[in-house]
Amino acid sequence: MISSFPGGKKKPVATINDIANEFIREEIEEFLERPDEIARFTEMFARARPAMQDIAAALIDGDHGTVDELTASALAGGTEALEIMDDALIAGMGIVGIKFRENFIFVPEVLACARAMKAGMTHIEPILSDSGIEPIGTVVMGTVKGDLHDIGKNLCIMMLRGAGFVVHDLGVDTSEDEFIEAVEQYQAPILGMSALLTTTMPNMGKTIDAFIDEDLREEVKIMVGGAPVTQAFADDMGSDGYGKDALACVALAKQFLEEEDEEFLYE
Ligand code: B12
Repeated sequence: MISSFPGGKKKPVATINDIANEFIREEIEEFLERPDEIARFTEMFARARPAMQDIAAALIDGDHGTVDELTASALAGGTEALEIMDDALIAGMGIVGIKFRENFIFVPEVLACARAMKAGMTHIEPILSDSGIEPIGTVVMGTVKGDLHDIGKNLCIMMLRGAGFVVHDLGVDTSEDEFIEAVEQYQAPILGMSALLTTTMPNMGKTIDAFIDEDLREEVKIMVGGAPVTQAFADDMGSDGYGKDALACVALAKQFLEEEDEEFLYE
């Protein structure tokens, strides 16, 4: 379908029939209600290759065995790990998130989908993490206190390792003291915090305050992320940067390294 845009420009707009996978089409039609989300996911899946749509469908279905098999065969067939991560795993998890939000599915189903996501990530992790280059910097990463969500954090870690960073993963439910101890122990110039709950987001700010109290704030650049986090929130709590996804996380970490080099030069 073609729609008109101001200035006479034509931009193709995907329709549900442009999506090859029938299961995905049905999921969008049955569970998505908001027009912006219908448009976003229709567009996203219409441009994803059918094999990626099949992986996403298995993930939404919580079928980790099929995700495992299809991911392995896509990689063997030459598909890039990044394409699988974005067009299959993250896209599929997006639909799961909406179904969970709207109470169409509950924690046990989401856990099955998370397990399926991990089955796919197990194959792509060694590829994205294996940069084969000299380590360029050290990062400490963790999900904040009270929060057990780790899928997004783990994707960021994979990408950081792939870009050449040494990453110390503190896991989930990480206290302020644990962040401080790890930064000191590993002499890490960069700290990344993840939060997925509006109730745990303030723990990022509390951790930053704890670094200030210990007189360590100047020693470390702090980046934050997670679905509910915004640039405004990140600025407000006094972080050094916010990243909306794993690519942005890597870009931020690299930018911090450059800034560190510049500070060193002008000292
Ligand atoms: C999977 C999931 C779960 C799984 C988690 C499994 C796991 N191992 O992680 C389980 C079932 C355990 C779970 C539990 C709960 N969940 Co939950 N969950 C989700 C869900 C569906 C997907 C999250 C996800 O993995 N997304 C995919 C990843 C790839 O995206 P991401 O995490 O955003 O990460 C990306 C970016 O944000 C960024 N990023 C992430 N971290 C960082 C860090 C840095 C430094 C940077 C730069 C970038 C960055 O890069 C990542 C990659 O692109 C979300 C829905 C959603 N839309 O987010 C709800 C969601 C987060 N959960 C929610 C809730 C309410 C809960 C529970 C309270 C439910 C309950 N009643 O028990 C519990 C809380 C448990 C706890 N204490 O943490 C709510 C939160 C609502 C809110 N406003 O706070 C959400 C939004 C669902 C909803 N209602 O809409 N959940």
